[in-house]
Amino acid sequence: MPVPKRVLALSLSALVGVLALLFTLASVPASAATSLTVAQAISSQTGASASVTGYIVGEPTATSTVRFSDFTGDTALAIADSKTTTSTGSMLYVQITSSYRASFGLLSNPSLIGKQLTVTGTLTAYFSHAGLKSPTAMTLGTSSTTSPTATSTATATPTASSTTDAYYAAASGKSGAALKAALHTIISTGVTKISYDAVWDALKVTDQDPSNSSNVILLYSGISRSKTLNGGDSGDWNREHVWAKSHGDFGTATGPGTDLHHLRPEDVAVNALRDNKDFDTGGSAATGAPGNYTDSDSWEPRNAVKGDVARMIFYMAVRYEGDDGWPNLEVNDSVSNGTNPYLGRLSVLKQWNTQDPPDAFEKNRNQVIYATYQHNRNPFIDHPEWVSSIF
Ligand SMILES: [Ca+2]
Ligand SMILES: [Ca+2]
Repeated sequence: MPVPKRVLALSLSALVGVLALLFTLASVPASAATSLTVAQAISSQTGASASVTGYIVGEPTATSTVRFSDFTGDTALAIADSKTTTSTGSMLYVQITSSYRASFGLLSNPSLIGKQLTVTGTLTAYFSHAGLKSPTAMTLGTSSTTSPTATSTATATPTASSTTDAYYAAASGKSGAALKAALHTIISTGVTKISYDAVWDALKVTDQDPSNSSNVILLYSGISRSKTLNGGDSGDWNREHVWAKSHGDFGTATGPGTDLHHLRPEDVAVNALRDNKDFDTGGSAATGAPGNYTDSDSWEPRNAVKGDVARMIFYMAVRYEGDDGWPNLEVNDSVSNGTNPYLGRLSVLKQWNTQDPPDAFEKNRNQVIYATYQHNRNPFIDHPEWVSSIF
């Protein structure tokens, strides 16, 4: 029996459509210039590598939950074919691995909402939702476009938001001792001081693991450990004073000893091993803290937090100037400061500030301390270039 003409035409049309789709999918890995739409990416969760172009619409936090404002982290993006999409079913969830977080995370860069993004990575579920993981490239705009506005933000300098510009207005145009004096006034005004007991709960927020909200990240060891393991026993984490409290003997009374800007969670044994040593390079591998080194008079933190440590120390030196009943804390080039209100080694700390610039985790904790707890900021996280002007 002959096939009716109309049915044959429909079959051919369907076949052409399938072939076109297969061709599109098959050609993706070979041609970086070919980007899938978000809809295409959602329907081809094959584990293959592909480039996808869409608009950044929010921050996914669960399978069917996307935040459109008040972002909480830098680890995930939701993209869609339309800027105004609110249905999670029309979104692709994009994992942001650590090297892209400072430039593409929404907590650090909320103004990215509505921007066009092209991302290359593996088409596979993320948050149990259609997703793209392990990105190998992320750029704003389409990858093949020549539009001058479609440049990557990966090399853009971190934006000083209008909020922090206003915060530092009184320091504008200053350098050296005048800058230090202006910053001292700014970061010592309107400050809320918290008790040593309140530090426990604050650290559970400021140092929360971006990948596991039940844990905190320990400063030197880099370990992610349960928030509930705070205490003084072996295997617990406790409150590390990065500016060792014996250097100025300020203890744990409400003041420098409870200032969140230099307090970090750390394993009890590692904290004891660091003791009150000054910071410097060298020594032998520190037990329990891979990448850290120590000898009789100094501690060298792992590379990822060298700058964090330096900026905490510089903050303390500017925050505490001896005008509030506490010692005037200062940075010097010694590693044998004992109980003097000094901490070293200045030349090494300056180098660490340069080699390990502020990342999303460090910026986030600065913002949380400012917004939620103390209402002051660490100027050297917002402006690491001020270190060389003052010290
Ligand atoms: Ca760092
Ligand atoms: Ca000082």
